[in-house]
Amino acid sequence: MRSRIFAAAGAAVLLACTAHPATAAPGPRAAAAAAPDISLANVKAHLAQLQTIANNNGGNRAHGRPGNKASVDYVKAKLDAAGYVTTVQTFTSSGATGYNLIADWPGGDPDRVLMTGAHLDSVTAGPGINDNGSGSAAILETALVVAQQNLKPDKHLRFAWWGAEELGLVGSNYYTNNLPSAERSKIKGYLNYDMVGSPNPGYFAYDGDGSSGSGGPAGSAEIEKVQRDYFASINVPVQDTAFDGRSDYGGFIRYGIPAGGLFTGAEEYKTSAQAQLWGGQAGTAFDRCYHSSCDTTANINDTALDRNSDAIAYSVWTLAGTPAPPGETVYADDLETDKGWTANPAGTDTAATGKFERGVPQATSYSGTNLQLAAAGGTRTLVTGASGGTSAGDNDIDGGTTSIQSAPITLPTGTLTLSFSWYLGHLNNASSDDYLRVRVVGPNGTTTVLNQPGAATNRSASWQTATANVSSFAGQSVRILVDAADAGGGSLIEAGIDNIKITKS
Ligand code: DTR
Ligand code: ZN
Ligand code: ZN
Ligand code: CA
Repeated sequence: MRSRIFAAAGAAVLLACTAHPATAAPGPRAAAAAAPDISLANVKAHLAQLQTIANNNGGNRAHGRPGNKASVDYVKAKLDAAGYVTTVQTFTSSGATGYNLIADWPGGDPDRVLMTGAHLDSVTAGPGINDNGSGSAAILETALVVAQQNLKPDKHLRFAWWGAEELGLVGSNYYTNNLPSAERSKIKGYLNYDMVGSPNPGYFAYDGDGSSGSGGPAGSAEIEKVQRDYFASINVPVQDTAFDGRSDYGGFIRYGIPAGGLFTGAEEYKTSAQAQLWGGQAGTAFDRCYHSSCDTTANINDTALDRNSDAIAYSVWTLAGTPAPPGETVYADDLETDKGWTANPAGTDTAATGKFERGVPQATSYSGTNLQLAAAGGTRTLVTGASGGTSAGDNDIDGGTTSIQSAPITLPTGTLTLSFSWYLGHLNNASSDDYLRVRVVGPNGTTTVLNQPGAATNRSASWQTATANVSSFAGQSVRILVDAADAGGGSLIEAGIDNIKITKS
């Protein structure tokens, strides 16, 4: 059983609001709700099924062989029974039909999709239980738990089991190449899991932020951080593995889609330093049965498979985002039209650049750290200088404070919940003097509902959802006041707000 590392998002935000953690550095992101502990037994039961399929079909599950289609049929049946909308995309490679199994979990924002994938094909030499039954089974069990919990995340969840990866990422490339660009642009992240149960395991995360070389597209750093956050919570060290194009993320990063994932090692040998870190045998391969007939259910390290299955669930739950609060919407502003926001309402702002405005933001990043993001919904947000300029340092907040305030909002009586999407992005030249803050200003006082300080670390911007109980303003006329600052020493800092909503439950 593993330790828990996060509270429900609401509690984390309220803590931030009431405790005003002026010096608190942001901890691991709160998941949409507590991510589940994936049952190792269930994952291994899927592997046993895949082993049986290989045994009954010539000893493998390779592209173009009967074991591959039988594997697709097994996974599809589980997903159909769980309520997924499944699609089998066929393609031809090396004269044989290949299959991509795509499964959509109904709900979530159709314009913001989180995809999770694993290749289901093996090589012809063997059953491919670690490569890549392990990834296929782990994401299958994760998808089944999404259904069991009837998860209602912010983003739309899509899972994929790819065909013909062993022939050169054929299935996943076919998918991304044939997806209309409008649909591709809706995919906000791709998580790839290929070999996550190696018998002599290492613990690797794809190098999204490029700290060991070339990183992934903007947004990949955030995905790497989420992968690492999980392992940090169980005190397991993680090393980078390069985006070297050796698995199905290739077709996604080529189109600039943020990607990430985990890996426990293939044919390379574990070093003695790595054996010190993780145990196991130095001087032998992470998986001595890689692409061999001995890649059977006996070729799995249970601890590695369990840890990675839980990390996959944590990543999906966390990156899927918090659902909008239930109840009747009494106020909503997606910033797509002007509902009367006033910049510098008190006339006291001091920022020289990066002033808050409602606009269409241009995404910016600096060596893998996201700073400014495109809108969380639609095209417009409140943003600190929408233009991206010619470099990441253009149009960020410089020289002090910037603020923007809504028009008056008349609130009904009842239990009222304010929710909004937000991000703060900065480099390690920031400090706790910098901040993003959201307050509700009423006739009898002001309440801070978000107070996110900067810190002297790179903070990659990613849209998060804040919620706060604002029932104390029921029946009153209020304004929402957003402000941010590049205070203390100069730093590269950006912020954004979107999808503001007040619901009555
Ligand atoms: N290409 C994968 C195995 C593999 C080798 N290096 C990596 C790095 C990251 C993920 C997977 C791999 C295969 O043989 O299926
Ligand atoms: Zn392989
Ligand atoms: Zn593989
Ligand atoms: Ca800016």
